[in-house]
Amino acid sequence: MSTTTSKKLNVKTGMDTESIKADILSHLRYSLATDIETANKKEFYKSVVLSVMDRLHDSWLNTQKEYREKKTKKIYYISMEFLIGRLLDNALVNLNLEQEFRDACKDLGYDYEEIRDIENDAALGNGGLGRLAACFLDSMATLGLAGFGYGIKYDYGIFKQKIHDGYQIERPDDWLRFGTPWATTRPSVMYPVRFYGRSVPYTDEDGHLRFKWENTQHVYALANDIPMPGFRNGVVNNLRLWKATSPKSLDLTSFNQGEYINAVRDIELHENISRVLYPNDKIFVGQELRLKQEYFLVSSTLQDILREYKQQHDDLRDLPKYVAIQCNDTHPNLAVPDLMRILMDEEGFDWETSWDITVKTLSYTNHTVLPEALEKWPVSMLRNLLPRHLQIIYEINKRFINKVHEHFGDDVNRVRRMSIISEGEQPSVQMANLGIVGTHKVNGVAALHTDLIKKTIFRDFFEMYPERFTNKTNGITPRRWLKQCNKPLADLITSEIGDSWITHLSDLRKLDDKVNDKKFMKKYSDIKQQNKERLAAYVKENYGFELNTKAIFDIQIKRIHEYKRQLMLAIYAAAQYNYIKANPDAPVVPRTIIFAGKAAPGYAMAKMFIKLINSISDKINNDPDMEGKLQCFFLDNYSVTLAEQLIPAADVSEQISTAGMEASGTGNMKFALNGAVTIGTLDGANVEIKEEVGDENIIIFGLTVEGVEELRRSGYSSWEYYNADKALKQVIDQIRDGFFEPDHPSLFHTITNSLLDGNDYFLVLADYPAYAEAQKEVDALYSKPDEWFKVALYNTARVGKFSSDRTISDYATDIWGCEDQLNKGREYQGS
Ligand code: GPV
Repeated sequence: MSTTTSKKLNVKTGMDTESIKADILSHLRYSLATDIETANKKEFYKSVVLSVMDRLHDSWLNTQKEYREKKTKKIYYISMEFLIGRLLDNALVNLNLEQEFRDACKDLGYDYEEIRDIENDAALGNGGLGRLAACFLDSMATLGLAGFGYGIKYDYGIFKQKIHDGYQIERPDDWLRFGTPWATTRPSVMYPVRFYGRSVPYTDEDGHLRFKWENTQHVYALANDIPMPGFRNGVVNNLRLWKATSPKSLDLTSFNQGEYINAVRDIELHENISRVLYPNDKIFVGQELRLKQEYFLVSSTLQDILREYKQQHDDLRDLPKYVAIQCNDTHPNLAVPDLMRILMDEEGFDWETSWDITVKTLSYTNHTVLPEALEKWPVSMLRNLLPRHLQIIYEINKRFINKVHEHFGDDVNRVRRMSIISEGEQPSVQMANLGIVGTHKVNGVAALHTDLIKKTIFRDFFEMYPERFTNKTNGITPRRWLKQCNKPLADLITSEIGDSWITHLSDLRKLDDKVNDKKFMKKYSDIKQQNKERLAAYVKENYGFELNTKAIFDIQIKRIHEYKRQLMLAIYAAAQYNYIKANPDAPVVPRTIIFAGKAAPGYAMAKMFIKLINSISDKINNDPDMEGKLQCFFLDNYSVTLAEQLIPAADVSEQISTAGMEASGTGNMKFALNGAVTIGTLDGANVEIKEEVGDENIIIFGLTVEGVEELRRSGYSSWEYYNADKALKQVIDQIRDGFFEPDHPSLFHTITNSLLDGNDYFLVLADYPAYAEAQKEVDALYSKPDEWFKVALYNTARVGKFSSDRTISDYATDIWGCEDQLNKGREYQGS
């Protein structure tokens, strides 16, 4: 027995402060070779986490054992992104050990908050898509589903954003510099992932034509596991992140010195596969390294799934009975040809049997209708990198096109639209088409979005396979997005209605009755004020800027994208500035506008928006006439952790995308839950939020999807809107003429040109007048605090639908076929 094992067996894993303290001290000494006198904060943090891990390991092992013994159907969620953020608070909340660890830290001379803040966010995602995957893991564990995440352990997550002179600068996110105590490397779980080579035909014993993928090169995928605890139910699921390592047995004995050095350098090339997360959001950039990452994830994950399956079952034809695989967007859709390849080439099944298993096991989620986001891999690239897969894709396509002919007759245009391979100058594989043809369910992420994909981008497919399309409105985990990030509100709610809401969020409806309870409403509004002050203290400390906590906190935080229209809020800020300058004595409702968000490093327009926001902010914040009336501030390096501070402090939630362009949004749900009032368009899940909270409790403005279509059809001219609205024209002129950037007056011409000569594709000018009116409604409502907080409370009380527990239950029932597991989840019975 190794010394580590015998030491671990002696570690006490009690749930009381004293045993926790003992374990922290023990880890300092025996895991980190230091002690309480000499350890620094990072080491202390690490010991704390190791002590938390000690308290997860039994449940982690027991959960897996139970799944094995009961042959539970397993759900595999494959995603290129998991934006899980910090894990310490979440683990302690779920283990119900917050107070004990707090006390233990304190007794040992550390402040828990300070220790918590040592943790780097695991920022292995760009935005909503990656955060959704993280919320789903939390809900699967909480519901007691055998749900596993599979992703890549990037050495570098989403870049760190700095602002220099108003411009975004990207810096590497070296989150693993000191390692992470949350991840356990599993040397026993490692698979070769093959690339290149060629597909070689041969005849098997039965005289059938078969193919072998030969002469390949390979890298290894090494498993790193992060525990995913459910909420106080003893369930601990797993997030498995693959790290690329080079083939182990490089025989170097015959090499001379130069070859040896080169061979070692090659190791690095192999390991590059898991080096860095691509920082693009909703834009397809056809880089080969990205394609390698996608296949690396798919190949290692399928090998792992099948190895596990074979340990428990002997007939692969039962795979769909015991396994469901969800592809998060098209990024993992090579799972279709890879599973086919394994079943045919390695397991010896015929095409029809393999196809039946594949389609029934896989399903695919679509997250956008934006055409520039859809993945189309050049055939030439696939032929080089994955020749056998390309061959299978061609065969899938051939058979599919035959079906299209059967179904629709000879409709060449339709065939061209539906083909998995698009012909033309650079033939490419349409990964979305592959996903629809090769899986049994395709889902959109909000009701409106699902309707839209059926009517637009996937219309032909919907006509052919209507039963494959289904909606699964997104959700958020109430553990992180209320219980953890807004403890004062969570505690108030629990003291009024009990704590069942933590796992049954719709129970918050019981708060509806409290709108007339003056004492309660006072506490509710006091908490908002307290959260605003907490945020102000943070901003003061980190930026030296003093937020006006008497003002409306009006917040837009998300990736910077033209369709999300941060520009519209920036224009509104400038228009308010102009109004106050022109009417110094007019009463105004004070506002503090806060932005945060990253722009893709290659997205010039989005980066220019950041600069513009900062220029407008400088103008506003340095003008004494604005004091007490208007502020505007861009916070750098938006992250999950920053969101956890901002959202509880928001009065107004900005959800103002051009109708039809935001698939769902999930920030909108987090804000509403924390009692912010939404100002938004009828887009994505805003539509359903409106249905839940009621028309009077959300401020909706602007063009609808139909309105957008109609306006474009009838010939939109942004110049008309520019000329028709004085305040709007003034701001656009100012942006164009250098008012906000006198030293470089033409700096923002790309922006004003796109609005005017470019005819404003995102309809900012078309929606602006309605937006400005809606902002007046915000002011009017905020001026009547009693009314305001009623509306806010109705938001908190009525958004239970948007718990990711509900979303996951819907997937379990309609896609994964594991609804039987839902009620078996060891139910949390209150503290
Ligand atoms: I495609 N989404 C994202 O964050 N990144 C992407 O590359 C793509 C979609 C987002 C959508 O924009 C949001 O509307 C949605 O709420 C989120 O995915 C989760 O579904």
